[in-house]
Amino acid sequence: MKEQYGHSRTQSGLPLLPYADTTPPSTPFVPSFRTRTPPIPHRRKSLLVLCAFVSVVSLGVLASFAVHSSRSIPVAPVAQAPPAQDVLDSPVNASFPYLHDDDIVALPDTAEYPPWVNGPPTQRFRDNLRNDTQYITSWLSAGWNNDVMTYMNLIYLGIITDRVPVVAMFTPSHIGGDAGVITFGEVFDVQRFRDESGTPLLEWLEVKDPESEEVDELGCWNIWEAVQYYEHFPRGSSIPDWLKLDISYTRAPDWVKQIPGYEHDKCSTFWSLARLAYPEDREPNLGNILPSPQHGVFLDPDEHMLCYDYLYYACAGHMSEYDSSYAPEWRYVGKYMHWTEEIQTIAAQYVNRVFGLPEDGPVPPYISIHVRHGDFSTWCWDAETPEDCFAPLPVIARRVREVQDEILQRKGIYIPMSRVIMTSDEKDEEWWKEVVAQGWVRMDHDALQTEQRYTRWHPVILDAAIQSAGLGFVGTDRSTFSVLSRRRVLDWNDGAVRMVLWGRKGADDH
Ligand SMILES: Nc1nc2c(ncn2[C@@H]2O[C@H](COP(=O)(O)OP(=O)(O)O)[C@@H](O)[C@H]2O)c(=O)[nH]1
Ligand SMILES: [Mg+2]
Repeated sequence: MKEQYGHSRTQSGLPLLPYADTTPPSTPFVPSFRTRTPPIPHRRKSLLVLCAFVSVVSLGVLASFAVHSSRSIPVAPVAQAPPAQDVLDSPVNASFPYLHDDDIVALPDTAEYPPWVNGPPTQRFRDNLRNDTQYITSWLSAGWNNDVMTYMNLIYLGIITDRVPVVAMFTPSHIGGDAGVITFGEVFDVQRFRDESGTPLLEWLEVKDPESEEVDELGCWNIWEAVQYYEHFPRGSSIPDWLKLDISYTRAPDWVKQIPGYEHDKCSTFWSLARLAYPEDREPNLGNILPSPQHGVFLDPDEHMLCYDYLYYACAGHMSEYDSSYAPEWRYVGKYMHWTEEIQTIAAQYVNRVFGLPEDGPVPPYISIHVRHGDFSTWCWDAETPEDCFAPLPVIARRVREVQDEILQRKGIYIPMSRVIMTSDEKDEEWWKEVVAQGWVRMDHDALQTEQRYTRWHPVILDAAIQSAGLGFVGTDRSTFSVLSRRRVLDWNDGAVRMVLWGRKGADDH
């Protein structure tokens, strides 16, 4: 945690508590050579094959439908043409004899790759970039929800610079390095995002083949050294290693920092970052370059694949603005980042299971709580005793009752205490017994064997999905985990939300 020594202030002087950046100390930027090959997301490939198969089958069904309903619907010429014998004999067309092989081959080709790349992922990423398109990318370096916000910030910066954002995978900084990575598209529904937001979005695995052994050189901006004063190197991240990128960083000018000289706020505004994407402000700031760790090359920041080391601290108005309804990175991006259908299905099954209901039946309205403890204990400098720091369960119960009342008033739905789910990083079994004594149910991933059934990533992702699908939510102030769930429940479910204040005795008194 970097910001425990004081509270931030906005430029107007208003005190502002930052979100917890519970990042493990950022590792110095030193040459790093791959010692092992990252796992390859085979699922993506299978998905493409599956999509192609589904496209073929759907086309067949459509054609068949057109033939059978030819009295009312005009039939396309291809469906009317008498099929040649060799087409009829083709195994692919056995069930759909009016299709020609060429049609079947042609369709998946156009549907399989997003329009912002030349084709399938290539060994070197530049071979897949279109000459008429500009791109933007950045890396991750914190807890998972901080990282989700970082990608939201990246995508928003893409919107305002007319560039296609390219997101990489999620890295397991808080759940153990041996958990491996999970792709963005295994968590968030990329196609739904594109369709509903109207914003282009690419995953790195759609650009560069994850199995490639080619190391690509890339010039990027080093924002980190311009916004904080303790680490004299770009923000460390394992993502360039996973992508086999050899980065040469150019130090960004001091004016990217929103409040110059102020150590407790690392924000740089989206528009100050955007200035570096255009020639007038880019060119005068070139030259302060670090050699790339592997090939030792000195590169200016790339203009085709614009790149910044770390965008968690990007903001429009002030840090912690995800709490504010104006936050553009939520309104234009985060709001459209829905869970994949698979995650949603498993989350719904989990909710029903802990309520003792049939797994695949309808999910009843419920309230979820997120209590964040763990490393937040290092933010307790205002608490006289350790017990005074975190909100006690009766204080949380008061917030739950507020949410119950609001849902009853606004929607006429009464949610009993037995339909309240607790999610938390707390390990203390005594505390959990008290949770159950409130009448609430525990989301217990050990008992549910979530890691064994799915992956190490699933407890945290499922808890976030479960929080987001409730009609009410009670979260922990300053936890990015809670902050995102609060916004999802507000915008997706028109739900009732409260955040519990903490850090000293009576912090949530109201
Ligand atoms: N499964 C699970 N993990 C949690 C929960 N709360 C915190 N964690 C873990 O702690 C990390 C906290 O980091 P982050 O996601 O950045 O949220 P923040 O630190 O609360 O702002 C998460 O990524 C999880 O690994 C919880 O309710 N459920
Ligand atoms: Mg965090």
